Amino acid sequence: MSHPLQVVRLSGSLGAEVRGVPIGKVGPAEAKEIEALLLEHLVLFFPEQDPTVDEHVAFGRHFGTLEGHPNLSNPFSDHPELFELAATRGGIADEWHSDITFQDQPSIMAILHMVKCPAVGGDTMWSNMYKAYDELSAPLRDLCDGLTALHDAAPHGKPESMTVHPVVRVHPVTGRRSLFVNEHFTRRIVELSREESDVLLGYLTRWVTNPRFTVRYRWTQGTVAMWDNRCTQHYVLNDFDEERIIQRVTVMGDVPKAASPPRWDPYVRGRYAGATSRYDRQLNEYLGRRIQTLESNRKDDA
Ligand SMILES: O=C(O)CCC(=O)C(=O)O
Repeated sequence: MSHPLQVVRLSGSLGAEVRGVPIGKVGPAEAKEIEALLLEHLVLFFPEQDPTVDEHVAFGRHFGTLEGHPNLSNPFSDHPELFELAATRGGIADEWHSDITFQDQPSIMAILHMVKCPAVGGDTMWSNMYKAYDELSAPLRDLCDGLTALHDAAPHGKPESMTVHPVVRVHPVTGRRSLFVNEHFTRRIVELSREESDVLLGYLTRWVTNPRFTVRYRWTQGTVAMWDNRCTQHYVLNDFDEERIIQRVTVMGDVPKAASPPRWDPYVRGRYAGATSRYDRQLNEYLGRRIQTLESNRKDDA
């Protein structure tokens, strides 16, 4: 490769800083090498880059098809494939999440350019979902392997935009299992009662933030970061006063592959419906829609 890379790991769990590659000049061979590094380290940081919007988008295209954000408007750039978050406009993602998991095909990767960063504060943390899965006890891993969860876009004001994913997904390239529930978009474990789901989901979404699984990155203006959205979550520290602006391109996704088929049917309440049935309303609505879709597909096939 024409630009020898210098790679420095940033924590025991994930993350590496990469120098020696101007991302505006990356070709297919360098992109392959960067992709291999991403599979190994899960999140990469390229300091002192400051790409133009065109260079940023061109870099992203090496890794797949790009998409704009499905719910957030993008008034700041002509590029439909790039979106911008400015802290002064509420653009601070201060809740742990993987991106866009309310879609059937959540993104596989995101590439972020720190356009303006506060002198202090506004760090971002990432957490390693392979580790979060691997370090569960065997019985809990086994239970999670057979469950699915409902995700929705309520944080974007669209709770009706929802889908179901496996609680444990298998990475299409590495074949490794990772936990795939997050506090921002995941609402309910489909096979459990609401009370049971609250306990398990509450536990898992806290567990994935265990500091042992994480890296915390202190930004400087011009740094580019990329993360594998299939096996990480991230969180922005909302502890700063100055402006903070990021621009992101997002590589379109795949359908998360389950570790095993769901081992149980969705939870459906028995005959005594009551006031607390409202807790099942969203799940019932999702299941109703799914039955309608299956029936209409069956009719089309007939
Ligand atoms: O602002 C950041 O550091 C991360 C932004 C974020 O959470 C996202 O793009 O999904």
